[in-house]
Amino acid sequence: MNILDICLILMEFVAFVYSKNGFKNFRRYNGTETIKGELLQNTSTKSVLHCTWLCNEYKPVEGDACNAVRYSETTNACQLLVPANTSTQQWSTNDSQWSIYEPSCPIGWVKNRNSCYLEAVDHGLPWREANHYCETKGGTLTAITDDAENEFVGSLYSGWLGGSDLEVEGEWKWTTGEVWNFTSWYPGFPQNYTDNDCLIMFGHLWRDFRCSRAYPFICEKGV
Ligand SMILES: [Ca+2]
Ligand SMILES: [Ca+2]
Repeated sequence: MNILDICLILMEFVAFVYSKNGFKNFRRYNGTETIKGELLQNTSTKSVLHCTWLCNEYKPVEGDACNAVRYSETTNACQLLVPANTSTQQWSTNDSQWSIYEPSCPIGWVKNRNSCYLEAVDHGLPWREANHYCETKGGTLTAITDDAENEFVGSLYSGWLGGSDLEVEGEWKWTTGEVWNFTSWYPGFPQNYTDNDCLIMFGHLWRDFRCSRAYPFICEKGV
């Protein structure tokens, strides 16, 4: 056995371990719903790793990024998918010829623990519109439920969070429905003025503010 053979065996082993555990930034899709979209590329790659790499490299300035790949171990076929209004492709895990992988966070989102975060900095929006914008991206405004999350989000971003006391003055809630038991208010806040009903964060600290004001905001969705 020469050195090349040993290298090939090693590479095969690494590929095997990766295929069991998922790739950096990608995970094996095991969901029951079909993944729909339009075929971005239909090619052949040496490995599924290379196939996910192609997906990762596709980052258009406008339009949607590659959101899934599927790979055939028997034919080495690699297909990349983008979201589309008129879906030409419907991928399902029942199709045993293919293994489907998807990015663990969409391109542009930052992963921390089990969440992906996106800061909308290029345009500020009023709180309700900001939450709606996050919903169109499959998430909500960020709900911060413990100190570790507050540290992470606060060290990267500023803007609207998904908390409000819009329903009952002084009774704060997350739009996600998660329990409101962690807070990081500025001293003296919330002021609980009746028109200060929405939660905004600046550098780890929170305050209540007028929902109608346009500010940057932070979206969150599960990995
Ligand atoms: Ca959260
Ligand atoms: Ca209030």
